Amino acid sequence: MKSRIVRIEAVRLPACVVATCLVLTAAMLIAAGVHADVPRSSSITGRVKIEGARPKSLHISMAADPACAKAHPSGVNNDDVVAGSEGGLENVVVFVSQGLPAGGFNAPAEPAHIEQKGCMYEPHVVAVQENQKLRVVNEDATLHNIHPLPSNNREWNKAEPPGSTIEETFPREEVAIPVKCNVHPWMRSYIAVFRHPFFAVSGKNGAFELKNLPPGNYTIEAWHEKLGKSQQTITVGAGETKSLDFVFKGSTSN
Ligand SMILES: [Cu+2]
Repeated sequence: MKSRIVRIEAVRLPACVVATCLVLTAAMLIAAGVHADVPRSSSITGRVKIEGARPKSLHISMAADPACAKAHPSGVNNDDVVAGSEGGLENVVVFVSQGLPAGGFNAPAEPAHIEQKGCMYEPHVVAVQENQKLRVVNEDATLHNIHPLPSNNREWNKAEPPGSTIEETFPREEVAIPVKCNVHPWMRSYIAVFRHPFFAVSGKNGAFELKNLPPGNYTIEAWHEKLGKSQQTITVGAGETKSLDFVFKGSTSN
């Protein structure tokens, strides 16, 4: 009886190993971002606008730090809401929030960049993929630090002497992580982290483009640090470019 049990286990073990191997191989392919059979030739382009009264910009004095004051002798207006004369809204993160196939996407080898320049973060909003390097460069002749305040990633806080560079990554999706500088309380930026590469930050005139999408039915979301979120659904066919605009309402009282 004893030897029979042993024999049964000996037969079952290879079957389990094969099944486990198959599952693991499939998981590894997905984790490696293998969606080779899906064409990525679709695009979504558009503009983000603000309508109605724009929130007032606060004036920032940099007198507390002579190196910052030298860069901005009369201070600057904060960059929470940056819009052109026709209402094109900058610094809006536009991204696919639903509709992508399951699985992972490889992080690009090229790092994303953010600088401390004139005692402001530039760009004000940056978007990266999970585990993509974010290179942070201090272009100023004064000490900064960079201190992200995430809710879904590990918090860290690094000093940056003049001219220094650091690199960091964020392993989990999060829209968006507020970033401060403990030395200069007016310095603020946001880092958006995605599991996929289908995101953009609106630039001049509020323009954005989501490129190299597989065809599909998507929910596209737009996020602004002060004006909130907005989402729309859209269908794009293979090789198709569709346009999509977002409109945020400004404050009704100033
Ligand atoms: Cu600083």
